Amino acid sequence: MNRYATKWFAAAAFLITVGAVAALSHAAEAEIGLSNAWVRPTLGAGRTTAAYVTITNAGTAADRLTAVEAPNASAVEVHTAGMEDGIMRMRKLEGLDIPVGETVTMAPGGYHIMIIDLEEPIAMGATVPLTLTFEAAGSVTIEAGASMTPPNSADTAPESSNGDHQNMRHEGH
Ligand SMILES: [Cu+2]
Repeated sequence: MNRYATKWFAAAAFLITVGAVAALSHAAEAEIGLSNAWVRPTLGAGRTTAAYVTITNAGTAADRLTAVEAPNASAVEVHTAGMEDGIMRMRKLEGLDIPVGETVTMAPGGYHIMIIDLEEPIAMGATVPLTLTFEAAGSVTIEAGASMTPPNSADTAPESSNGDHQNMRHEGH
């Protein structure tokens, strides 16, 4: 092997090592994608509303949504909703698991983001930035449009079938 070839091999070996280390550091990583964010406008004098985001984990490690922030709110919580004894009830979650390769879709009557005690109302068509914090992926911000129905929903369900938040019972507040 001549000198030139030796150098070339050393460089190649170095690059392969760098590549392997990079691959290793990415071996188990959550890859969080947010889409279809929307928030219900506040109604009347109400200053508490719900927002919904679709969360996809395209990575190779599980992740967990641990906090959400929205401007002008005194608190933002992740809730689950479901029927209990014939009544739609909501419960605060400490976190929402986003398993590997899965998509968690928030929707009326299920997981949602509760935006509590807003200083300002949210009008139809307004845009609200939501910052979601994940254990592994960190903070990701998405703009949520204010609407009574999910974005890109061809089947515009009547409002009454959407599980009206303002009428839901809350535990804790
Ligand atoms: Cu709620």
